[in-house]
Amino acid sequence: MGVRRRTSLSHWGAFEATVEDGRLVAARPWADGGADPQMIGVWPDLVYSESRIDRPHVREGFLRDRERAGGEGRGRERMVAVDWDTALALVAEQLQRVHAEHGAASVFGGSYGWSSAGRFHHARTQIRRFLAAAGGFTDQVGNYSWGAANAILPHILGDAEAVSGAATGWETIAAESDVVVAFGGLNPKNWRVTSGGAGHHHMPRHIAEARRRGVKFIIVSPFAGDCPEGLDATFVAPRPNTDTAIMLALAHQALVEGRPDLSFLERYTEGHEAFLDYLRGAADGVPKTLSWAAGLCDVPEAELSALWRTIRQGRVMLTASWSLQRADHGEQPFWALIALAAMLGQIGLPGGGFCFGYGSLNGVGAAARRGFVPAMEGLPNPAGSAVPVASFIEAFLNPGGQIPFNGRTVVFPDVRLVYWAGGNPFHHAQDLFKLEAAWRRPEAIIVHEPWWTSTARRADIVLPATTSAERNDLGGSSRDPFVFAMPKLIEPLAEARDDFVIFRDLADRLGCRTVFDEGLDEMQWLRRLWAKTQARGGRAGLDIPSFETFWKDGLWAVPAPDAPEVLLEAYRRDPEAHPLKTPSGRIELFSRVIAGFAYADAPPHAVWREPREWLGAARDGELHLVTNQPEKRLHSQLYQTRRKNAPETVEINRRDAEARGIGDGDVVRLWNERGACLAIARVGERVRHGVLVMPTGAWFEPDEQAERLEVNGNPNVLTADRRTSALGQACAALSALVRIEPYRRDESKSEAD
Ligand SMILES: Nc1nc2c(c(=O)[nH]1)N[C@H]1C(S)=C(S)[C@@H](COP(=O)(O)OP(=O)(O)OC[C@H]3O[C@@H](n4cnc5c(=O)[nH]c(N)nc54)[C@H](O)[C@@H]3O)O[C@H]1N2
Ligand SMILES: Nc1nc2c(c(=O)[nH]1)N[C@H]1C(S)=C(S)[C@@H](COP(=O)(O)OP(=O)(O)OC[C@H]3O[C@@H](n4cnc5c(=O)[nH]c(N)nc54)[C@H](O)[C@@H]3O)O[C@H]1N2
Ligand SMILES: [Mo]
Repeated sequence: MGVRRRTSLSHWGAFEATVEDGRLVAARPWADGGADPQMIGVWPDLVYSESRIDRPHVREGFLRDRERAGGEGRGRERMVAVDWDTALALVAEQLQRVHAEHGAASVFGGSYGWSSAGRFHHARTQIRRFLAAAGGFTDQVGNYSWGAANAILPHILGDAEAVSGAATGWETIAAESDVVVAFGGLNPKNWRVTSGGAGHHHMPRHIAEARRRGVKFIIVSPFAGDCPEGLDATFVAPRPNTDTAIMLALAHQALVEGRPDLSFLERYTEGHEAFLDYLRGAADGVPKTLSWAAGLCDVPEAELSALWRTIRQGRVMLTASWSLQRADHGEQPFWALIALAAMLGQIGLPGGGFCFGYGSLNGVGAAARRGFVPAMEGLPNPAGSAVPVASFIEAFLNPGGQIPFNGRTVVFPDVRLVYWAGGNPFHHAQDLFKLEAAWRRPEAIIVHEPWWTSTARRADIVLPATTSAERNDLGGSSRDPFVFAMPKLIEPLAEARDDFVIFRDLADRLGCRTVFDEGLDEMQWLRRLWAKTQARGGRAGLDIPSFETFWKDGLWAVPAPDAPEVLLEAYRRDPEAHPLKTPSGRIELFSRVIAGFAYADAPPHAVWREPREWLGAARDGELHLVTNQPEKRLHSQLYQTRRKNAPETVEINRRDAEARGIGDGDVVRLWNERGACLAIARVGERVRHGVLVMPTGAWFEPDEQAERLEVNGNPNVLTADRRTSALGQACAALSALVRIEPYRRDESKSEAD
C-alpha cells in the first residue's frame, strides 16, 4: 500500500495526514494554516487510543431485563459485547416501544455536542435527522456557547447574527481603531478552535498588525492568561460577573460629561430615555457611577476612570467574549455593551462600535465570505417538542414541569428514552452529580461514541462510531476561506460503523429508510452537498469547480470578499432602507416585548443584577471558580491522548494559596454543597485574588470510596445547574463559589458538605 499524504480537517484545524500501509502514522498542521502542532500531532494517538470502543456493548442488566432493569446499574454494571444485529434489534425495539407506549416526545434526542468536523457525517445532525424520520423526538434549542446572547440579541438587534456569524473584520481594527477594549480578554488558546474547522488561524497576525499601528488594547478579565503574550495591554482585573456594572458606569460617565452621541441615540436606537434614566438612578436612587461600579467589581475607581478617559475619544472597538454571558444574568453584559457602544455613537463604523467573540473562537472577524460551506439538511421534527439546551437535567427530573422561556412556557416531556450521538453531557452539563441522579430516570439510554467516554460508560446500549479519519466527508467553517475535502484516510477500526450507516440500518428496520437517506449513499450525499456550494456560487457570480476537481484538489479556496465586513454598516448608512428586524426597526435599548414578559430576572433594558453566586456574596473562604475552555483540547475531546496521569490543574493566586497552606504543584480538593473534585494547584499571580481558573474537559471519574468526589478534575461537579434567566434559560456555569484546600485522602469522606 505504501505511503500516502492526504489533507483532512478537525475542529482544531486542517492537517496533512501521513498514512503508511493503511495506518495513520502522523499528522501535522496543513500548509501555513497556523493550527496547533501538538493538537494536530496527537491524531494517531486519538484514532488508535486504548479507549476506542471496538464492538457494540449492552449493559448487563439491560441485556437481561430491558427497560425493566432500572437505571441504577448505569456506569456500574459490566458492559457486555454483542454483535451488531443484536444491538440494532435492541435499539429498534426500544424506539418502537417508547413511540407506541409514550409518544415521540418521550424520546430525548437533542443530543447536544460538537461531534467532529465534516458536514455530512456530523453526528448531531445525523441523529436529529434520523429521529425526525423515525417519527419525532424532543429536541434541544439554543447552545452552550452563546445561549443567553442567542435569546436576547434578537430583541435588541432583530437577530442573533452578531454572535452567530457577523463580525467587524480585523482588518478594519488594524486600520482604523485607536482602542480595543476586550471584556473577557483575547485568550489565544481559543483561537486554536473553529466550529467546523479552519485552514487559517489568523488572529495572531491581526493582533500583530494592530499592535504595529499602535492600537491600544485594554483587557478586562480576572485572569492575565486572557491577554496574548507580547501585547502591551492595560489590564483591568475585576471580580468575575461584574462586567455589566463597569459597562453601565462607563455609559453613566458619558452621560454626566455630556458626551453621549445624542444624534446617534435618536436616529438609531429605541427607548434610550428609559436606559438613561436607569443610569441616573431615577427609579432606584442609585446613579451608576464609577465609584458604584468600583465597589462591585473591586477595582480602584481610578482604574475605571482611566479606562473611561481612554475610550472617550478616538475610534473605539468594544468587545466581549462569549464567556461573559455564560453566567447568571448573562444576557445583561451583552445588552450593556451594545448600549455603551450606542452612547459612543460608533456602531456601524470600521474598527468601532461593538463585536462579540474576538477572544472566543478562531475566525471571528476573519475575512471570509459566508455561506459556501454546505450544511447537511435536517428534517422537520413531527413531535414538535423541544427544551432549552441547558435545561435537560431538570427535564429528566421533572416530567410535566413548566419553565418560562423567552415569552413562552416550556412543558417538560416525560423522557423515557435518551439517544445521544456526538456530545458528551458528562462533560458539558453542570452539577454532574445531579446529572448522575437524573441519568438513572429514563428507561433506556443509547449512545454512539468512538471512545469510552464517561457518557458512553453510562449508557445501556453503546454503538461504536467511526472517527472522521475513517469515512469520506467535506467540511469547513463559514468563518474561514476554504471548503475542504475529507477523504477517508484509513479503514474503520474493529467493528466501528459510521453514524450515518448505523442510522440507515435502523431506519431500514423501522421502515423509514427512504425518508432518512433519500436513497443516497455517502458519496452521493457529498455530491449533493457540493451542488449547494455550486448553486450558491452561481448566485454570487463565482465559478465553482466540479465535484471531481474539488475532490482531487482536496480543497476549494473561497475568493476573498471585496471589502471587510463591518457589523451594522448598512443599517448605519441608511436605517430606513435597512431597518433591523426589531419591532421598532431600530437598536432597542428598551424592549417593549421583554417588558411584556414581566420577568423579574430580565427587565426591559440593560441592568446590573447580582449573580446568585459571586464574590460579593461569598462566605468565609469561598472563591469564585471560573471554568474556561481547555488550552490543548476541544472540551472533553483529546483528553484520552494526555500523557500524564494526574488531575487537571487549577490556577490560584499566591495570596489565597498561602492563606490555605497550598503550594505550587500540590494536589488540592475543591468543594461546595454540590460536590468535590481534585486538581493540581498552580500558584502564581496570573489570576486575581479571590478567583480560581480551572479548564473544563477532564473525563468525569467519581471516586469509588468517597461520596461525591471526582478524581480527574472535572469542575462541572462544582458548577450549578441554574440558568441565566427566564429569558435565555442558558448555561450559567461561570457563576460558582467553591472552597479549596490541600487534599489528604482520609479526610475527604467526612468533609463532603
Ligand atoms: N463549566 C463549564 N461547562 C461548560 C462550558 C464552560 O465554559 N464551563 N462550556 C460549554 C460549551 S460552550 C460547550 S460548546 C460544551 C461542549 O460540550 P460537548 O460538545 O458535549 O463536548 P465535546 O467533548 O466536544 O463532545 C463531543 C463528543 O462527541 C464525540 N464524537 C466525536 N466525533 C464523533 C462522531 O463522529 N460520532 C459520534 N457518535 N461521536 C463523536 C466525542 O468523542 C465527544 O465525546 O461544554 C459546555 N460546558
Ligand atoms: N482551545 C480551545 N478553544 C476553544 C474551545 C476549546 O474547547 N478549546 N471551545 C470553543 C467553544 S465551544 C466556545 S463556546 C468558545 C468559548 O469562548 P469563551 O467563552 O470566550 O472562552 P472561555 O475560555 O470559556 O472564557 C474566556 C475567558 O473569559 C474569562 N472570564 C470568565 N468569566 C469572566 C467574567 O465574568 N468577566 C470577565 N471579564 N472575564 C471572564 C476567563 O478568564 C476565560 O479565560 O471557545 C472555543 N474555543
Ligand atoms: Mo461552545
